[in-house]
Amino acid sequence: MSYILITVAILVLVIFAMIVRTVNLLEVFSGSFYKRAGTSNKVNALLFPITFILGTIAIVWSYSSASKEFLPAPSSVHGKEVDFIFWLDMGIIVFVFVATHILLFFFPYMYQFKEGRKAYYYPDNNKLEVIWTTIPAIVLAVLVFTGWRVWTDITGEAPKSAYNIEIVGKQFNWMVRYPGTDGIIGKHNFRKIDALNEVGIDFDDKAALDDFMANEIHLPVGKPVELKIRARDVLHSVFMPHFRVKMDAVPGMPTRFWFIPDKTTADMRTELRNPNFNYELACTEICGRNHFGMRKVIVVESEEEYLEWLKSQEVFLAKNPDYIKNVPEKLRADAERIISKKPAEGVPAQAAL
Ligand SMILES: [Cu+2]
Repeated sequence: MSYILITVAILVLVIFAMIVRTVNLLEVFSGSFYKRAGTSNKVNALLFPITFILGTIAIVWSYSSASKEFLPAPSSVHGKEVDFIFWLDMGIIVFVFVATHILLFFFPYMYQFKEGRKAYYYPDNNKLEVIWTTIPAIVLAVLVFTGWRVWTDITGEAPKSAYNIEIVGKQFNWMVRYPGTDGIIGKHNFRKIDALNEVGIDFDDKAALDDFMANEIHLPVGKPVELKIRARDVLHSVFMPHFRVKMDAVPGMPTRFWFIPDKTTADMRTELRNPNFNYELACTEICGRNHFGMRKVIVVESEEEYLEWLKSQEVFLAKNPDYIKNVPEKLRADAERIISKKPAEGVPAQAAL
């Protein structure tokens, strides 16, 4: 019984709504319909330009207060191209954004409902359609092409003379291996990883015998450097913001990045008037609890100073003589010879190129 009553009540309501709607429509068709637009119409219309102006003030404030945190001018050759493309894209995007938003916010105000004003019937205009399709298409094509050209330059083959450096990420620090005087980073094998041999240097490879681990990253100014990047556990990301270098370190999938640093640490200290400035390698992949602690100082110096520093470093086998037993018989003599020299003596292969 109650179901029947509820159904009847709903039906009555629907019929009532239909009658009201029909009367309304009849008024519209007979021309006697009169819509009253109260102050809410004006208030809503006015809110559009107010929102636009407040929004613009907020954007300008946000940009100017954040700009002191912006990175200084790039310290690498490709970094200048990256910055140029970035600011070019940003300029075009901001111009289009501002232009469309002026229209978007001011049209509702200018063309708000007014008694007796009728909209102009203007269904389409082929010429306009062609213009606003062609111009963005051309602009986008130019941007994509210039971006692609820069990207292929950056990700292309490193020059033969590039200094190789291996960077391995782990929770939670970066490990850096230099190739020693042969200029070749030896092979690695995850089974060889232990407390001291943190990157798993494989001493079955002759090229690994003179490799050494470094606490700081040293780079020669004006010379190409190739980073060979690996991760031991989870995703990390090699981030050297001042050089505009960023490349993920992926477990099981080595990546690489080559670039030419073009300002020494000393140059930057003078430029920024900050005697404590240091370049840094950070991790930019949220990789766990102590992600923020993954930092290595980078020193950029002249090639002579760089070679001096290389010479002052002790090869891994010299530092950890116990590992000699891991060197296969046929390479023992080479290992002994390298160790007896102690520091990684001689000029790296690349410097001769
Ligand atoms: Cu990390």
